[in-house]
Amino acid sequence: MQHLLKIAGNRTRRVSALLAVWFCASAGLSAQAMADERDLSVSPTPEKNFIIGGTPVQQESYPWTVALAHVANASLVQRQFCGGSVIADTWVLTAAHCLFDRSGNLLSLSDFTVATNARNLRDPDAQEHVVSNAYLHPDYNHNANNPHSDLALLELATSTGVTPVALSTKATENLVGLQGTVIGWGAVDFSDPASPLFPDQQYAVDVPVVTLDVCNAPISYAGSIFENQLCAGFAQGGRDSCVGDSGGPMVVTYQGVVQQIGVVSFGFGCALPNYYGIYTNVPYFIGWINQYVFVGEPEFEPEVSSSRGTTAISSSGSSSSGSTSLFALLILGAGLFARRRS
Ligand code: 4AZ
Repeated sequence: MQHLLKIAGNRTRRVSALLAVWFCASAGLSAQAMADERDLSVSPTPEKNFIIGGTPVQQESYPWTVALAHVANASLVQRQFCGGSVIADTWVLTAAHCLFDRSGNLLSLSDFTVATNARNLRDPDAQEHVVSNAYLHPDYNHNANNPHSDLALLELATSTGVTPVALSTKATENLVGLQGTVIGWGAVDFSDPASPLFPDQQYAVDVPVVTLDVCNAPISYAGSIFENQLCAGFAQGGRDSCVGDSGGPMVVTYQGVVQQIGVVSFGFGCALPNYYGIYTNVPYFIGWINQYVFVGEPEFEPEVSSSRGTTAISSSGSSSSGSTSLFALLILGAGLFARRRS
């Protein structure tokens, strides 16, 4: 049976319109396509930029990080396409945009797995978990120029046995100025967007959280970044998340506790001056996450609260709310015209 993910519609991805991939689009590539086309013939040398501008993760410092991997008969190195974080034994937080293929079609649950214990994607101890349910935030719009509410929850069929990462419930003003750490297997060299360089090893980079005012300056994202997002990086560029890091966590150590504050979402290119990395603001969405996995009371309730309805469609095709039925119909309609994923 065809397993469907849960989303408010199935649309063709207008890659060129996405800020996330402006840079890639100019090279005729989508971020997904590039992640799909990992170049395995080269491995990064220490002198090159990593994650961008980061360092390889040598210890098991981030055991709650996971890799999303296509289902295929190949090494995880070739199949990894996004990141995520374990927030409860069988629950993973990732980016909604990770759950679409390069043509803009929603992936099926049977199209991908979640890999734990994969600090190096070649590690034989990496464990892959089947995804039994996926829930995309109902406000996520895959066709939008700026992918707001870019988050999704994956429920796994098997226990990860991983101690989950804590999620921050802090209001945004308390996050600005903190040092974020972003972790992933994304491109370590994006100087030629047509052939990004992907590592086998997980990388991490430290980037400070900047104010929305800085991020929304005319020389930066010019007013397009909202309170439900976070910006992190340096005015001079040089350190950033990049293609393939999407869905992965940005964490801070706050009062001695590692807490996730962001989900890698998008950016204009990677590590370019004034173009900070854009992250889904995790504390902003605690209320939505709590519907599935209780992770703590938010420090503040967003003034513009999102719809609390789930866009869920279970793998058996049953829907869990009235609005879901409508979404299911939309998916069905769109599916008639959608190109099948190869
Ligand atoms: C991506 O397409 C992507 N520089 C992720 C992060 C950033 C840009 C693009 C941030 O997956």
